[in-house]
Amino acid sequence: MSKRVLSGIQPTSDSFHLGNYLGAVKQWVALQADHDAFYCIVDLHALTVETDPKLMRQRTLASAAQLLALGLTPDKCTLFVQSQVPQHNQLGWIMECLAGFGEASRMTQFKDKSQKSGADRTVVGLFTYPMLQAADILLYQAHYVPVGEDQRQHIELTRDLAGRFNNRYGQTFQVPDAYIMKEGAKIQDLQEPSAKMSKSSGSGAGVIELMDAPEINIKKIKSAVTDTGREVKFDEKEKAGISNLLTIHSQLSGTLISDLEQRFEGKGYGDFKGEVAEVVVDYFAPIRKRALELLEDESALLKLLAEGAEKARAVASETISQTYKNLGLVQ
Ligand code: AQP
Repeated sequence: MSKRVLSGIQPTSDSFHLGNYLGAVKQWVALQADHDAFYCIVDLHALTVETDPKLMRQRTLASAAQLLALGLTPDKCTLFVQSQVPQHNQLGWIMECLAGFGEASRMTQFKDKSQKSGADRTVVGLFTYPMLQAADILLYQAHYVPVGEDQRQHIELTRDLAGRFNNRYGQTFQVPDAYIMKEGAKIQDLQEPSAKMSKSSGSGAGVIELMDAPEINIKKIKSAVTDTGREVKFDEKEKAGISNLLTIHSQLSGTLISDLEQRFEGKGYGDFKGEVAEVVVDYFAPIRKRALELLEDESALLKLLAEGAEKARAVASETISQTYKNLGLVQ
């Protein structure tokens, strides 16, 4: 029996960014080949920021179209929308009752995001989101969770909660492992190379959106912040911007970073940035085209997601029954 994989992505933007792809979705595509893979568009998590219902629907469908265009195939994986599987909320509550207030308060994503928007604009759901995420994973008895480095702490929490439940109430959940690549797991903002590339980052000038027109992304890459030197060399401390661009080039072109360093020796940053822009644009042009085509047939997308949700509910309802039984809830 092949090992099970589960991961999710939020429909919080019209387009995924390069960090989402290199940190997570690229691995999703690779893992579906020889794993029992479940991938979900986590729309309930997206409610932790204020949402416009029209946009929510549009972005959920756009997320599905992008995931398919990036290489997920329904005959190899189960692709579904989280809110179509109510067991996520059911197990989410149980995880909230298992997690300590102190341990939840230590989640750095919550601390960062709530600090940015202030207590009055931070919703309780943002605080409890890691417990719902734990439920997302444990419902499917996943062995691996392919995510970017920024999610490591949440997967640790999930492991702790699974272990705690199993100890108290009997073996119920598979304790999952984070599946984080060494390279590409942390793509930085092009304008602020000390911060991760993120949908919620300031101006967006440092974020490469996969669905943006090529001219926009070429401009963003050519204006990426670098250092005052001239040497194209991987050095995350002294040359964070150049190192980030080297990672991006290498991950998309399949060229070793050391080969790129050699090839650009004595050439300066202009030439290098030009080539990175070319690599990015060439890589994503057919994907963008395919995603736009898929979006034209909304009913086909909805059908595919409904089929995915049905398969997901079959697994999730088994886990919920077992969990309720072990908790002594009368069924
Ligand atoms: N910069 C990144 N580098 C590598 N991986 C990343 N991921 C996100 N940013 C980077 C990974 O993408 C997957 C989907 O995560 P998500 O839907 O939760 O997206 P996110 O983390 O909300 O993305 P953002 O852009 O960072 O959004 P905000 O600004 O709202 O926090 C995850 O596996 C994540 O690790």
